[in-house]
Amino acid sequence: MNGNKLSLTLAAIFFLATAAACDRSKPEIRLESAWARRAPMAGGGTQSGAASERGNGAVYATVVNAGKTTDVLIAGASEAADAVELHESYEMSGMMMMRPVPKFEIPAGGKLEMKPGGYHLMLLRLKRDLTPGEKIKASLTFEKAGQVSVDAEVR
Ligand SMILES: [Cu+2]
Repeated sequence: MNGNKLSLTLAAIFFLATAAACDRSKPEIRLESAWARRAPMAGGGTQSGAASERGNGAVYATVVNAGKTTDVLIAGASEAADAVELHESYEMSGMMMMRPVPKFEIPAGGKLEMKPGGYHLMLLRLKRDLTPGEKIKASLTFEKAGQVSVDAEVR
């Protein structure tokens, strides 16, 4: 590769990196009305605090995509739980069930509303009680927007 080609290549790489950084700084993904369901830390009625006996919780929020392309929620995390999964609720034979889903798609100019009986963020193995009035922090990872943090009020 001669010197000219090298500097052209470097210029192209620099341009792409700058474009990606600009994209990411635009707040195209917004989280609204985030809240968490009240829940005790102990799941099975025991008080030992062992990870396997801790309860689960749920966080709900509306994700607004003001951008021009679909974005995809691929992961979540919270200081209040060991792990966070993306879940959807569904009904089977009159029973409410739920299952993990790999991602939530949020269409350009659209939104995805999480709510009881539908999509939610499942908090696995709570680290403490979720008491009404307090707030917990959660962060959601999007394919394009990257990490977006939110305070969810416990209700
Ligand atoms: Cu769930």
